[in-house]
Formats: sequence, C-alpha cells, structure tokens
Amino acid sequence: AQVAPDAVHVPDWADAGRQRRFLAACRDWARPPAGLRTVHTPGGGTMTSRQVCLGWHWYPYGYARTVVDGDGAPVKPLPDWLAELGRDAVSDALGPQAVPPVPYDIALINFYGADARMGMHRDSDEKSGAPVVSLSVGDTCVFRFGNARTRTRPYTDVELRSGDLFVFGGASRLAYHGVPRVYADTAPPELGLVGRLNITLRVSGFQD
Ligand code: MD3
Ligand code: FE
Repeated sequence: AQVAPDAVHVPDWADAGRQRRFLAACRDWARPPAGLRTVHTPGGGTMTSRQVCLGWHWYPYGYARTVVDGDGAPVKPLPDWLAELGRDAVSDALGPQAVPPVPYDIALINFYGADARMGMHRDSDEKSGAPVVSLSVGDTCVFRFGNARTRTRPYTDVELRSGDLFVFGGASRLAYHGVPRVYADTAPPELGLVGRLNITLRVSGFQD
C-alpha cells in the first residue's frame, strides 16, 4: 500500500524461511567484536533500541568505518546477498526504475524489547538520496510516518509485522518517522524471537 508518495508498505514480503534466516544472521552480527551496542546521544540520552551496523558504523550523528562509540573494532562487512536484497526490495515496492545505480552499502539493525521506542527523527546522515529499505522481523510495532517539515502531525500510523517491507524514496526519504510502541509477544511463535528486529538498508553516497 502507498502511504505517501514513494513510501510503499508491502506486508508479508519476506516468507517464514527468509525471516528465520534473517534472525539467524542478526544473531551472528550481534556478537562482538563490532556487535550489538547501546547508543548514547550527544545530548545525554540513551536509545532504547539496541543497534548493530554493517558496512558503515552509524553513531549520533555520523558514519565511521570503526565502532567509534563502542569497542573500536572495524565494522562488519555488508554481505552481497543483503545488498542484492535491497535492490530486489526497491524493485518490488517502487519499480525497477527506482533501483539505485550504486549498491546498498549500509545496514542498520535495531533490536527492540517490549519497552523500546524510537522518537520522531529524520535520517539525514547519508549523502545519497537513494530509497531506504526497511524490513521488520518479530513483534508487531506501530510505525509513525510523518512529514518533512515537523516532528508532529500530520502523520500516519501503520502497524509493521514480521516479514513486512517498507521502502522510502523521493520526498519521503526525508520525512520524520518513529516507532511509538512495540506489541510484546506478537512475533510468530516459531521464530523464537522475544522482541522486534528492524533492518534498514541505505546507500551512503560516500567515496570511501
Ligand atoms: C523513512 N528505524 O533505523 S523503520 C531507523 O523500525 C529507523 O527501527 C525504525 O527509523 C525501526 O532510522 C523505522 C522505517 C524507516 C526507516 C528509515 C527511514 C522509515 C524511514 C528513512 C527515511 C524515511
Ligand atoms: Fe529512521
């Protein structure tokens, strides 16, 4: 379903097998070095989701090749299959003409426990305007998709469930968005995941 221009939600995009393989990969990436970490903002805040990065390491508010706000290890590489999945996702959601000419080179994976939230924000630390790809696994959440001008209304609330794809291109790439709540114990039981995982794929636009 189209939620805004170039913002398309594709429920059930990833089947159970693909969700399971994603979860297994995330558990592997979460291990140290350069594993899952708690993110502290410069203002003294602590993000309630925990995060692991591939390709480029995101810290508030920039990117580095090492985990500057964690163990200092080199960031894990982004595997080719994941970059390819990014292209497939854009093609399915927005059409083949929207697939960027340069490969996806950043993955940010956020893990949400039942009490985790993500406040309204814009993703503006990348140089490329290529569409952002988001894949959800585990518990259902409320995803709030806003506008490019303010953190507040108007916004649209959408439930994201395990296996759902969301792609944000064009003007929607710079819209405010957040996760105001996660519904505990709503993950498919056979997954064996307590909580929610969200993987976003991005194109950095960086030279190195
Ligand atoms: C719209 N993640 O990683 S996914 C993030 O569920 C982030 O973990 C949320 O916001 C999550 O930055 C929301 C949907 C999403 C992701 C990135 C976007 C929407 C976006 C970037 C630009 C516009
Ligand atoms: Fe975001």
